[in-house]
Amino acid sequence: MTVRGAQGKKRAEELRAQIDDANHRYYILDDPAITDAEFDAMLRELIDLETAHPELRTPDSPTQRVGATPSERFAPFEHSQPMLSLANAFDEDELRAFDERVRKLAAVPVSYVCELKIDGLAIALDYRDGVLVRGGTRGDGRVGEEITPNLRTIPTIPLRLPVTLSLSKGRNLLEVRGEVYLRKSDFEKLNARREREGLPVFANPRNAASGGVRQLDPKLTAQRRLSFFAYAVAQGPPLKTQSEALEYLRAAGFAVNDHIEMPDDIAGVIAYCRRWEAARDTLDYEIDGVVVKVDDLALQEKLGAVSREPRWAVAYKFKPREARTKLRDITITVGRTGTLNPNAVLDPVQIGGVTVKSATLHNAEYIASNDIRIGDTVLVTRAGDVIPRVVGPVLSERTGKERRFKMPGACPVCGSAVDHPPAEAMARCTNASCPAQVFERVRHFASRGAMDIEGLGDVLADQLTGSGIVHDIADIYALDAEQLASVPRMGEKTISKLLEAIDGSKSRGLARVLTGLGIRFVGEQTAAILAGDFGTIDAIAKASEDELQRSEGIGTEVGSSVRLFFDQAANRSMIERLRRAGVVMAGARRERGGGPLGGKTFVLTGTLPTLSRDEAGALIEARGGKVSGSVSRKTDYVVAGDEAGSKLAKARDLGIPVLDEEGFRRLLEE
Ligand code: 0OX
Repeated sequence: MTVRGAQGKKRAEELRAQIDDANHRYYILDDPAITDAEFDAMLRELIDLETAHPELRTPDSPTQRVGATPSERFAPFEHSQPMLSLANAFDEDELRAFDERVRKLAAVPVSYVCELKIDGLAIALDYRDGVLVRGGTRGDGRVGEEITPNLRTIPTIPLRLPVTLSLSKGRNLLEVRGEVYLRKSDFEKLNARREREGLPVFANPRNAASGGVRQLDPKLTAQRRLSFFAYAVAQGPPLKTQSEALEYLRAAGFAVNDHIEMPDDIAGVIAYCRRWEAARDTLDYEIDGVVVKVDDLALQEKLGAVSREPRWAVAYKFKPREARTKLRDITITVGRTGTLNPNAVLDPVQIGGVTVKSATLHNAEYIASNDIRIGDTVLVTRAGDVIPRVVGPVLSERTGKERRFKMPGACPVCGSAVDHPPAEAMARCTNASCPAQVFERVRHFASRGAMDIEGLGDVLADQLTGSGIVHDIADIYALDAEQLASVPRMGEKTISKLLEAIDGSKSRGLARVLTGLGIRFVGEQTAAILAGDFGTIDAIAKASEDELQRSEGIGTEVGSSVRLFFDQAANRSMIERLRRAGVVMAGARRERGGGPLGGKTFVLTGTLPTLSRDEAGALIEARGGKVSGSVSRKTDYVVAGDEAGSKLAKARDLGIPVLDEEGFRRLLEE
């Protein structure tokens, strides 16, 4: 063999090994490490090499089968007619070329249907006499995997069709094709859960969906919360057009995507593609392009297919949101809850119009199981509003100089011991007063969605926690002008504005306080639900897990997290300090109330004989009034108890009515 021949043989072997590995990761592990484009490039190179040198072709070469063997876990699912793949158009010129080809072959006016290209996995469903009898994956287009019990768990797949629906005469068979996918919100929840359970996280919703339908236990499929969009009738009643088929599917009870349109011409098709490429992040599911289909089914038939790609359809592919770059380093940040979060420091790279310099690596297990090493060329994705993530190393680029990563044994911020229970994905700093946590907690507490303290942003939170003036969130309410004067760049005016903002934040209401506490799994929405259902922080603090779980959307995770938070003596005493500072921890503040106290503003001060401040606040808010932290001319009533201080004096100065508890109760009864 010549030197060139020997090189060719070596390259073919290399490509075969890489393609086999990529197929295995894609089809079996549901954990691809390269993009589809990279896969296609390798396969193309191998095909070209084997075409030029047929002696290099081996019977087991991946070029000898297009698509990988279905896994042996499921029975084969033979498709009645091949599940076609789609030719791609990567730019507008290619779309115009598609249109020209179609119009030339059609020789009649052509209408197109534009559908969003859902980034999920294609499946086929057979209904006999209106009942779902069989469902399977696309596989290689001819034979897929039979996964009927798994598909039955997907709520948007009807198990039975309406009796009134017309089916094909005689055989009463309907075959529907469509895409199983995972909503982005469900994907985030799934990964968060897996992270907590110490399981590997998924790189993207498609992999999670693909793994989900191919579970051996349908219960596990059900847990993934998969969804389905139907987009084709492969066998069934006589239909004339694709748009009619979509209408039929909708009438049959299938979820059909809402954003399907029929533009007038190719210019309209291009406008649709542009619009959705820009708007893809507004959707709660991933789309990777637009599918353009000839509407007329007879014309589709006439146009036919070449090499398993229909000539009547094309996929306009959005610009990839995956790119390769070098992983320079892995740094650790300590999160609000003490987790040690590994972050990738990357050579800057453009992904979908954004320069990406850093990406998440989730946790130590993710780095190890994906064999990601410092110095690797890595594949990075940026999906929608989700932060960029490192998918995995590009093994073919390894030089041997890469370094494995090791989680530090001490917190990089405070030096305290790091705890990493085997069942948990995340390592955590054991020091509850770790400055990293205090900063994050203070920053979060003061942020817009929580207590919204104007002037207390990242910089000041850093200064206050870094200098030791603020050790926890309750310390915010103990700040005085003298302390603040010691902070660089804090002038008199800034200080008084800040103190006013801090005072004003006391009356944001229970939901905001709950959000601000940064209890794991309690975001704004959950906080609002808990606040609405329980009314006071004491009621929440006293509630058992069972009682908490009676609230809508509160499951075991949230329930136990809330319980755990209030079980900590340190947290309870911090809440006491918030209460003593006058922070209202009763029902969510109403902006403009109806009710007998609608539009009235109250200030509570001192200790009332029988009512706690939260209870009094809840009584006011339940009647449409609002509670404020400071007395001004806008205050309608001051409710004063024992040891009322400056607020009472100010109320008297301004001539605002002052009520004791008895007077307050009378007012409530009026
Ligand atoms: C999708 C999608 C995929 C019909 C013939 C070839 C492709 N991912 O959303 N495929 C098709 O159509 C088939 N339509 C879609 N909307």
